[in-house]
Amino acid sequence: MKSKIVFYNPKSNEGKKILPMSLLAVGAVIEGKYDFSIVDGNCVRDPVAEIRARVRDGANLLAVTVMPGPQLSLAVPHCRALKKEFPHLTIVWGGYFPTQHAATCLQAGFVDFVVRSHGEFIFLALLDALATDSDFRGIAGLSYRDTSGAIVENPPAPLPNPDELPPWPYHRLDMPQYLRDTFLGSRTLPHHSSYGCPFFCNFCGVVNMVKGRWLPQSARRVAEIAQLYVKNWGVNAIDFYDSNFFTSEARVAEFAERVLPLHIAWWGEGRIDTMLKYSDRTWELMRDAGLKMVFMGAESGSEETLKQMNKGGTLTPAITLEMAAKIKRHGIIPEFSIVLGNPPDAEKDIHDSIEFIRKIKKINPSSEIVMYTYTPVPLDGALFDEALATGFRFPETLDEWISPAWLEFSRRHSAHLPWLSDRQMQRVRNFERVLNAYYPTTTDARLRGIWREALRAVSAWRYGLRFYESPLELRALQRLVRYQRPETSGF
Ligand code: B12
Repeated sequence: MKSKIVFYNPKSNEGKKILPMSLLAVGAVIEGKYDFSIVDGNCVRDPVAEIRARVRDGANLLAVTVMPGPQLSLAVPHCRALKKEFPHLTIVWGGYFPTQHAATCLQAGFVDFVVRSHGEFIFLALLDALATDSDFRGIAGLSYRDTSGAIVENPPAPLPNPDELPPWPYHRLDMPQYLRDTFLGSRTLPHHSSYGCPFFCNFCGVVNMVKGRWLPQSARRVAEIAQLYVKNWGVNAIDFYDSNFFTSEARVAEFAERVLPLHIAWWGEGRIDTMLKYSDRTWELMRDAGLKMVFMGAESGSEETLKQMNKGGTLTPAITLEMAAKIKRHGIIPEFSIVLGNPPDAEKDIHDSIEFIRKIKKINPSSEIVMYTYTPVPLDGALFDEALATGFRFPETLDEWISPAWLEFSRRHSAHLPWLSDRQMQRVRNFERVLNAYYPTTTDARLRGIWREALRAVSAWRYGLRFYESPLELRALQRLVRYQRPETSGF
């Protein structure tokens, strides 16, 4: 039977209205071929009621995008309830969580199909198979339960090339509501201009999606999308959510040249070792074309940990410090993410990384530091092996995944990792508070003159003496000034 589809983006954390790009990408390939609509849980109060109405109106396939964390915690009860109410409704999950835990999703009983990795053509093939009553064996990238109830995982599908995919069907959404006021600009929209990442860092969820492949849209196409954003919605800033926007210097330089006349601000995520090799001309071009900030994984101050993360060799603490100095010269703000408390010796790892962060800040005080704890993903490698050796295990059911402790885990703030004690976690949080007071972010326009000075003056003795414990006075002061860091969650 031909499917009529409702796409669903369950509310993501804090309900931020971020363009649901996954659904636009998948919708683009079925536009004109299948009847579909999108329900964005970030934009409607009762998404289940909305989906129910569309099913009553003839929709027979619910296609849900699921990230680990808050989105999963809604996808599970919502899909379970809808399946109970409408047993004929076919439920398909795609996205980061089902890609990594397909069998767990299918075992729950209410998910009929899992589309693994970038799913445009897999989904189209599934719809075609359902329409013609064909079997699913030949559909690479699909997981499902066969007639006997056994779980079948077809081999992985090739990664689609985003440069060859059709344009996103923006007209399916009420675009103005996705314009966000961010530190980059008052009318910010995101785009995702490449698929994958050529690296295999073994703490990263992207590796399982793409296995080291990276396929970009051309500079020309990305610039055309920027032009469309400006023309249609008055956009003045773009955040590029690519896992690795800066992989190709030639592409970035050409993009910068093309968007120079648009006077937009932009942000992206890149590798320190790659970008250190960029010429000064490219850096100047990027700055002149509006690049304001780059998110980079510095990850650790310990060379040993970097090796375990499979970052070793090309990324070292020394080159992160080099980047901190270089990017400062070009007037662009770096956001360095650091993963603290890695196994096996979390205590030493925390100590080393705190000292490393202090070095970065000394060289470039405007650096933003984004602190995470290591949150294992199911990947072969030393780091995951160390985690397993401490007794770490993933949940085996969706209900366990959405328990409060595992939700915290998915959000990378877990206090329940076997190799990390509560005291160590608290130490990281305390240090973060003192650091943010001593070096207040430069990206919050509200935080000017006297407040910056006040935060710095009150925290100076702590920072100087490395005394981070119980910084209650800083918490009170930061609350008073409503201290806000740039958007970092999700990356
Ligand atoms: C944008 C984004 C967000 C947005 C949410 C967007 C939304 N849907 O509302 C915000 C900022 C809110 C966010 C939050 C979080 N995020 Co986030 N986020 C991203 C980011 C940067 C881009 C995702 C994206 O839009 N890509 C573009 C589209 C085109 O690609 P895609 O999403 O992968 O979709 C393709 C496939 O996955 C598949 N697909 C996806 N959905 C579906 C559905 C169907 C039906 C089908 C057929 C196919 C399909 O096909 C799509 C087309 O190719 C990714 C990293 C990345 N670069 O991908 C991290 C990422 C997904 N986030 C991550 C995390 C950890 C989080 C948080 C838990 C962080 C936190 N500490 O709170 C939260 C929780 C989110 C939640 N709601 O539960 C991790 C997941 C890691 C993992 N182990 O799986 C990622 C991979 C970052 C990383 N490198 O670690 N995030």
